Amino acid sequence: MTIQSKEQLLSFVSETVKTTPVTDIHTHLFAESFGDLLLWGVDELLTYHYLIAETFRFRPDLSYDAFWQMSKQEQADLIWQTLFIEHTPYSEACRGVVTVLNRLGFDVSKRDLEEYRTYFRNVKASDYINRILELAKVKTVVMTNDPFDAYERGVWEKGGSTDSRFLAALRIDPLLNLWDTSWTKLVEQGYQVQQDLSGETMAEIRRFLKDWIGRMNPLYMAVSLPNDFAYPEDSVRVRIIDECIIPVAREADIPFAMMIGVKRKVNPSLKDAGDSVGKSDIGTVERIVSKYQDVKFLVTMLSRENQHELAVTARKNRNLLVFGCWWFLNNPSLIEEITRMRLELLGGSVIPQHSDCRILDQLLYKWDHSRGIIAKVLCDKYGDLFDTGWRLTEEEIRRDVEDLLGGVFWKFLGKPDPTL
Ligand code: REL
Ligand code: ZN
Repeated sequence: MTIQSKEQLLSFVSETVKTTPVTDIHTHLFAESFGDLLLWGVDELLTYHYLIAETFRFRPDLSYDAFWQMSKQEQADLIWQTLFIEHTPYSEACRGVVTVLNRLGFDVSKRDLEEYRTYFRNVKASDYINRILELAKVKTVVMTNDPFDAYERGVWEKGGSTDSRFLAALRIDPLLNLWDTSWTKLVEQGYQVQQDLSGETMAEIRRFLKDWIGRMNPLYMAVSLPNDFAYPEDSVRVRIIDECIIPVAREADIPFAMMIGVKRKVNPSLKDAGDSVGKSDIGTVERIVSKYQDVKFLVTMLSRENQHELAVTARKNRNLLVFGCWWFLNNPSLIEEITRMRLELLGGSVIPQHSDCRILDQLLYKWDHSRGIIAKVLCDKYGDLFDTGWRLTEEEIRRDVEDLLGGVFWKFLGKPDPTL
């Protein structure tokens, strides 16, 4: 049905973005069969590493050791007191907790942490997974699966995920970023590799990747890379990319996802909260994606400064799909700026957002907040077209939104969306 008035158009767009189910292409969530790896509940929400970093800023006298020695509940109490009671929780990560509590139906004006805890004590994981995925309208979640993690390996040996809402991604950071310590872990798993990459090492790394692809059936292979990642380069990392990752990605017909721009452990005392950001050389992305045009690359970059040139690079290389507003970019002002720029340069051939959730409940806020911004940008874009006399049908808007919230990803993979 063709939409005739601008008012109708804007309300239809907002409603469609709000209600269209999402494929969340990068998270740190896990299916229930992964046991303790799946995090959820108010104490996990409060001890999210984003909030730990923010708490230390208001507590100059708190020693890092003292904090890490506290129990999770004590840490959560301190964070609640510091960021929510003694200050107003308007940072994006704090606001996220408030959005989640509100969406769960709590009266947030009471600020009663014990009431929230009581609720979580009485909830079963499987019910909670259903509740959150339904409330957030997230139909599929892509996990981050680490074959170097002994506990997680055990889960895969027992069959991994049987929940079709949780799909796998094979994460290979140790292979590319920490070879000097990870090669022995490959040896322990039965692969004949040498630290100096001699002999059968490259073939054995390929065998390792193929075995894990066979076990996990991942949608893609992924790595986070430092801001000074360079390509080409005379390094172990680049040799493994050229001789192992690329041929295996090609053979298995799955993309190689590169998440570029992280400076790990600039403050090791903060643990997971101690990573930072640095600008990267877009030439690195240009060179690798144009060299391997028959391989698909999913790329996100962490620095705001890299966003425009990354979108331009995607215009030149159809095997490059840009995704998400990653980590320090996942703030309303930056999501809006980046989404607007991407839609202007790439139309709908982009994945505007992923959640990066570490805690199940966060799906509620990450997607609520992002959907609001995506809707706002789309309203402007459709509104501009409307002003010229261009008219859209409801079906066209539905198609566009479904594409942005998952369809583009599945088409890039060349796989049908399993939920359709
Ligand atoms: O996948 C990654 O490498 C990052 O997203 C994480 O390391 C990071 O800690 C995450 O919590 C950011 O949102
Ligand atoms: Zn992540």
